[in-house]
Amino acid sequence: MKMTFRWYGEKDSIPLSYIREIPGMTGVVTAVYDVPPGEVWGRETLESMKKACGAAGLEMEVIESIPVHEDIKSGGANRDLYIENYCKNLELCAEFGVKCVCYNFMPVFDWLRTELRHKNADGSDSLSYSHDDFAKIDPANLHLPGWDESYTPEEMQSLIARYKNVSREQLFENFVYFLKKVIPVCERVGIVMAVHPDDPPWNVFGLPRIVSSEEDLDRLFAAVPSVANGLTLCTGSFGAGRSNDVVHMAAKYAAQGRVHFAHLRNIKYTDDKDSFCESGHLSCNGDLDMADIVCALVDNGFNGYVRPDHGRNIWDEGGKPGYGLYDRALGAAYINGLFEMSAKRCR
Ligand SMILES: [Mn+2]
Repeated sequence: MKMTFRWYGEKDSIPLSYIREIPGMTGVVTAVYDVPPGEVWGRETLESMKKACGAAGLEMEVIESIPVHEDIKSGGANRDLYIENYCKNLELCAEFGVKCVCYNFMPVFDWLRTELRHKNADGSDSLSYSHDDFAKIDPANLHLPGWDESYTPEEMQSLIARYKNVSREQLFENFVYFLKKVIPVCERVGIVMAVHPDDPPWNVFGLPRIVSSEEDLDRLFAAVPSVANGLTLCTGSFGAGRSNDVVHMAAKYAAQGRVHFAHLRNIKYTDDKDSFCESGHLSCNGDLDMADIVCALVDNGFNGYVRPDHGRNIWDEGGKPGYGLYDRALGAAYINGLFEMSAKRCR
């Protein structure tokens, strides 16, 4: 296992030197953020990022993410061009020592919450999703926490409209079309693809989602069997779907050698519908048994990258919701403990 930490590049309020000081940290998970989705990244940008990481004593082996252009997902006219660009980015990343690429295939929105600063009983705040609040959102006049900066209301509507005639089946076909072109490149340059599950794992605003369950994964891996076609086991994303057995999924896909990356975080269910709150990482804080999940990974030969996923906002840190230093560092320390104990128990 290699413990990593998400780093949003030079503009991140958390410097690399702080990340390096977290016990057990080996590297960062990052991306090029100043290029629009679908375009080819700048070699100089990657070069300077790699240099900065190296100077801080950190590896840069995981990219999260190379975004998949909406034309690829919706099967638009320019998809071949964008897939070609995607492959160029993979080759470029490989030149700089990248080994794993986390990405997703969710139309339009790659995560959704109804609140970014939900106040918890312990005084911290965290991201949350309320079934009832979500039901109140008017799809014709969309304003979503965290998304109003990324898209204008008109852009959101026109993006959603592009998927009007894209069924689940069509989206799956577009996904397989993409993977059949991308995976051979990955095999050649020594990169593995790790698809991030849908967050949360159900359809939203009529947009289909196809990486939500064990059934979805089995179908995807059967269509493109190479182990370079693998998974980011995001426990919080899968766990929000209450029919997902995350421990079983961790064991099953680790045994297949397909869990290349794990996002470890816990969630607490807050009603009997599908509402949840992002809790502290510990098993006792939420509804996922993090120790069982880590044991399932270790027992089944998991040897990939791990990062503590979203943390709570604690000690008045502020900053990007879910991506403060303090609670993610605490999460990393806890997760490191789980891995050490699991590995010893297995010997
Ligand atoms: Mn995640």
